[in-house]
Amino acid sequence: MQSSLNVEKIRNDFPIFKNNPDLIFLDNASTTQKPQKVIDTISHYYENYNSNIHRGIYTIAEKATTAFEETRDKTATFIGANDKESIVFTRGTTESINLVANSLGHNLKPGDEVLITEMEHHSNIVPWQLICEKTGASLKYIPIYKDGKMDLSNPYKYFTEKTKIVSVIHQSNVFGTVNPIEDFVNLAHEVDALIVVDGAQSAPHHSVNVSELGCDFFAFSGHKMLGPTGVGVLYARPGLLEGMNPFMGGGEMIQNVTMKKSTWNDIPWKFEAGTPNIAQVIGLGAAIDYLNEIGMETIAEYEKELLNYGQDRLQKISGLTIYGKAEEKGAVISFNLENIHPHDIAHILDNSGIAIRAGHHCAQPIMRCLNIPATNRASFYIYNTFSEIDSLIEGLINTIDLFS
Ligand code: C6P
Repeated sequence: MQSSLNVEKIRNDFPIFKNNPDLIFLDNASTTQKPQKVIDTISHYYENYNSNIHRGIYTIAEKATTAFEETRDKTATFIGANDKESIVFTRGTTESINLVANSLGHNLKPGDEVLITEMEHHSNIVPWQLICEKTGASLKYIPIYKDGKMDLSNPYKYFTEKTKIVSVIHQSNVFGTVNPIEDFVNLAHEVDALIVVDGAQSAPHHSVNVSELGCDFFAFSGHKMLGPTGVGVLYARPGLLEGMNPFMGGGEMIQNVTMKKSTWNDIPWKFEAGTPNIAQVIGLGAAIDYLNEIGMETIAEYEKELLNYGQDRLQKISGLTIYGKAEEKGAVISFNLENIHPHDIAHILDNSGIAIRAGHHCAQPIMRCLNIPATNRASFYIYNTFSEIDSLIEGLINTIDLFS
């Protein structure tokens, strides 16, 4: 099949495929592989100008500070934020959401409600459970259907004057469903609630513009978009960070410290306590450059081709159920084979070098909705090919034969 990307050229940029010629990596919703450019950028920092940032006034420290802050600019542009002060670097989506839950959540009180959905990853459930427990606020859920969709036809059942914070997943890591974030934003703002968007699975795969979405917060992870682990992003709409308490204390997040009291640095540094993940942030900058060179529209288009091809082929396998039937869907296919446990399938596929994820995908409420313990999940990215999907199909057919 003809593709809209030069995948062969792209694959050459990823040393993991040269070092593992038989690897078919279909677990990209979990984490992604790194192009040489990202690896080299990180090595270059350690080999040439490793130093702490925002502290030293010597040459290499200034160079590191500049590279770190340049990534903040790139990140802001990448997601359509109007100013770089809206970008806080964290360790990942999980930390970004915990930051919001803790820094905003302490204003919650009994009677207030936080609204999330049954489609959330645990990283967008547990932080809200913790803060609701602490403050006496209630956690409400918008239910989902087995097809991976949500019903917003009667929204005022959930969005009420009690709702103070709404936090919703942009693209589901299980179903692939891309949720109508603009509708959520409008509904949240109608009831004067703030809205947080979990963009862990959306930002890597299609163009995101937080200013157009109108959300108050947007969280995502570097490692799911060709960047290193240990770096994430929290975007906050201008004007919000100023009124929030720091999440962690120490290091360069202060303006002045006395024995009795401290005052805070300007935003966004007020939220970046301690020595930050300098190499990872700089590496994320290289990943953003790489994605921009290809173009997010082109990436989304190619992934759609992979998704359509994969779904068409998978659904022809007798006894195979696909979970997630939304019209707007990312390149994630969760499925089960009748009478074969997902872990057995993943294990057998691994023997042929095919890496998929099997399990609850850190989304146990979804598994309960589907009344199953686990699914298999194949998730694609720019370096995957149609022939890799053919190998997956072949592997599944062999698995069925083995169990029959
Ligand atoms: N999902 C998956 O295999 P971190 O770990 O902080 O980078 O990302 C957490 C997270 C938050 N939200 C969504 C929608 C996610 O998919 C993830 C990570 C991986 O599905 C690992 S569990």
